[in-house]
Amino acid sequence: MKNPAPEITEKELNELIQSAKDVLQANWSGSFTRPSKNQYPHQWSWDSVFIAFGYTHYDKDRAEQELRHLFEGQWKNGMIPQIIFDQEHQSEKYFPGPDFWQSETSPNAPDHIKTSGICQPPIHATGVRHLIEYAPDRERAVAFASEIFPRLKAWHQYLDRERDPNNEGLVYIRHPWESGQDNSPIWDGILNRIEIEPSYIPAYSRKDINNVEPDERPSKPEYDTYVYLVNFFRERKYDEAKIRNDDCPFLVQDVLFNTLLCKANQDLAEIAEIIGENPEPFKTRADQIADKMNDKLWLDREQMYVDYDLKASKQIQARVLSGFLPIYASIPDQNRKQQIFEYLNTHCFCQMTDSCFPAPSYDRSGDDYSARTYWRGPVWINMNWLLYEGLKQYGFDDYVKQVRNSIIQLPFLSGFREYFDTNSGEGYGIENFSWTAALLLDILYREESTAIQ
Ligand code: 9WN
Repeated sequence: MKNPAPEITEKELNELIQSAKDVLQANWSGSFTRPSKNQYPHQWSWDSVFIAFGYTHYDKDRAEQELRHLFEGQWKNGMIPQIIFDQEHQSEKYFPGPDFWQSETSPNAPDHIKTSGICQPPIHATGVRHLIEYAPDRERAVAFASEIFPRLKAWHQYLDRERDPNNEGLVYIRHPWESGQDNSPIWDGILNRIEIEPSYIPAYSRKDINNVEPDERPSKPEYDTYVYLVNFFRERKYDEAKIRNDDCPFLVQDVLFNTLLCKANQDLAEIAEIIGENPEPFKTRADQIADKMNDKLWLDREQMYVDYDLKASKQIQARVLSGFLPIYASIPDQNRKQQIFEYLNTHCFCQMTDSCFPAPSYDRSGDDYSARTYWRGPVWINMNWLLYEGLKQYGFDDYVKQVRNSIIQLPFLSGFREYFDTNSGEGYGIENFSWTAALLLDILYREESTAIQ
């Protein structure tokens, strides 16, 4: 097995751990952790859970505060929004900010805090389950889980009710940002199909390209569509039925979102059992999602799961890493697991015998693969973490070790960057990115010894 990274000594590893903690401390706002100070100055939903995974091991107060603050932004209909704005301090640094979203036009928005009007992948119950499993004081973690349980339940009920109105077993997302993988090639076909009259795109000015090279970020046409969709929701006052029935041009049953909901239901069932609530509805829902994913989202020819475009009534054939991630929630059977691994372990996604860092977010053999453009090729540490957890369950040990090493060696070589080049290990996007630091801490704390295997 070739490994492109140098050995890391124990001393260096301890320094790396300290630097990871320093990143989280520097991004701490006083009540939550920003993904990064300049580019993402507010609280993001799935980022905060990844961040809490790290805090769990060495600062459980912070882990709880992080999640509590996130739940303060929960909507009255149960939705946990993608962004909770830190309006007082930073509103000028990020677009679209609270003035653009105008979420207060919805009767469901919270009264005391500004948020965006969409959501992100539902890994929250998994974050609370993780706290019970790994926090040093289990009794306290269980008390926290009891406190937060009604909110988790309301969140899952929102997704089941509003995003799966026909009780099919799969929830939909209505904006690329809801997937967490903003400009993934998954959305290309849909974005190209959406024809927008220029007068329908509200005037806006991007802030993201002030901090990061524009060619690493989504393109102008992509941003126009993101903004157009926000405006579409805003005009309908974030009324879900209206959005759906008024021909929302983007409605997708996404693999990663549904995988994480399946896992979160498995975890919520466990939490329910621990705190003396009824686990059955969550178990049933997890099984229903898994069955439907196997039925509707598996694409045999590509040996992976793919998204489903509800507007065009067809699968979306994009060869992205998230198509393998249902292994994280034990969704594929033995045969499919093997097929997934055989495709993953090829040159396309970084073969074990190649000199590269697994795992690129997009098939490297594709013409439009890009080593440094956001969700169109680079390695992301959160995706590696999910892959690591998934592969570990099935004993693909050598590859697991490679993925684990990427999570540690990429920040060691290039700093706590947002994403990395699979070939060179060079870091891109913003610096001092919180989940890169937090997930490295989670992996290291969970291992008995911190020495590199
Ligand atoms: C839009 C904060 C977020 C992550 C997403 C990532 C990026 C936002 C943006 O940053 O998206 O939500 O403005 O680019 O794609 O996964 O949660 O880190």
